[in-house]
Amino acid sequence: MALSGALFRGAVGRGVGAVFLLGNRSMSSWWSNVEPAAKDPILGVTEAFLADQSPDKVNVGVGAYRDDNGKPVVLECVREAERRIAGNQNMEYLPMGGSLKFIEETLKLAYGGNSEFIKDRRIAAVQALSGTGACRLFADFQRRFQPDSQIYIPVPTWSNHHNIWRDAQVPQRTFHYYHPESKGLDFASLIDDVKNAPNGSFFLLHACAHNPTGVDPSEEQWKEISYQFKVKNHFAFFDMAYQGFASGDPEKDAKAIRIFLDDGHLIGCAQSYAKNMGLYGQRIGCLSILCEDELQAVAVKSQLQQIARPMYSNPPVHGALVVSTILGDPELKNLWLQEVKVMADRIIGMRTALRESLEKLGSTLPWEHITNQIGMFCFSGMTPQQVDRLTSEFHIYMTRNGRISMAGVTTGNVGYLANAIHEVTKSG
Ligand code: PLA
Repeated sequence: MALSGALFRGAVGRGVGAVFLLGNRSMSSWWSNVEPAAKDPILGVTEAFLADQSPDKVNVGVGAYRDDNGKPVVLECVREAERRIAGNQNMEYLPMGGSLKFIEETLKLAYGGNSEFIKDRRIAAVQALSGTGACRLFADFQRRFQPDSQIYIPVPTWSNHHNIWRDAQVPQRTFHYYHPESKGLDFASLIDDVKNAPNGSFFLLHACAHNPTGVDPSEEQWKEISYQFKVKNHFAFFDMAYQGFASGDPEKDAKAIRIFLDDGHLIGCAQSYAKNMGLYGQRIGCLSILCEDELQAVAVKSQLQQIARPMYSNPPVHGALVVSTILGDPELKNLWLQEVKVMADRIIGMRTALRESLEKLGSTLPWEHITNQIGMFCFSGMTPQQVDRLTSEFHIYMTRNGRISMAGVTTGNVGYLANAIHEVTKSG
């Protein structure tokens, strides 16, 4: 916009909010065209919960683990790692791609402790700003180096997946995943969609503990999916935000990835320590891409770093230190594995408690899916209107798609929650 010096100075002199005439064009403040953004469907729920003054309020919105008193948890292995780190680390910048020690330990969790791909240095991997940052970095990389590609996303999925690939300007397609009537996997339609997608398509897969449905393919089904991907030469990008939360064992939860690796796929993978180490706010995760050989991996990593550099330059140091201290020490790693199991088991216990409470209250609706589904979430089947009633009448906060974060359910609130769910669902 061309402004004369005098006019420009005049505008600045009147400050923000000034209205002045420029020829026949009127201009108000810089951001008068900015409308408030839509509330985030997940984090917006937390905002509403925090603003509610009711002593009865319950937050089963965001997937954040709570202990049985409803309090946030810092794992004992994390506390111990912090004690060891305290006072003896400098705070220099990490390399653009993050901590090498952290990456080494993190890759073992996804690809296996004895992975030949790690030994052969075929994995391009960078420390990322948790799972979200890993997905976003991949989406930007996909856009830059496969500019004509699209991403196939399951229906439903974590709402932010749509934002991530949208902002990276990668066109989105969807594939069938969940079957609302059976509240299970729509495997036949999923396979049809895989077959019907153009050869060489990109697919986003949840490695385990699918969010929001709590429904994962069985091992046999994963094998079939992997086989069909091979036939079609599709690319599998795994988002693994809940490793350990499906079965209680991170090794078992890497099963889908291992099946794809055994079948010779060159996968991509986003890992997050938000949930399984409770490092939510540390923003610590990893993006990895399995390449044909070491040379390709070096090139891919350098390009990932080049995407990161103008965005945030290099990732934060503390979470990487905590994770590598834990995973690099057999004793601490064992403690972590035990603590993951405790978290997963408490959630499983709450599934049983919620289902039994609903049945005891005399609900005639089927609730088996509460205990059949796995991971952090229960995809309850409640309608947006029923969820709205839970919030307005009972101060219970959850996403409008009917997802209950089982990680927020406790012995103390499960009865209240069940009663409220019964009240809003009994009239159909
Ligand atoms: N991928 C999936 C499938 C997720 O559910 C989440 C988090 C992430 C990635 C990203 O987590 P991170 O960036 O913190 O590692 N989903 C939460 C929180 C737990 C959120 O929406 O940000 C959820 O409530 O769905």
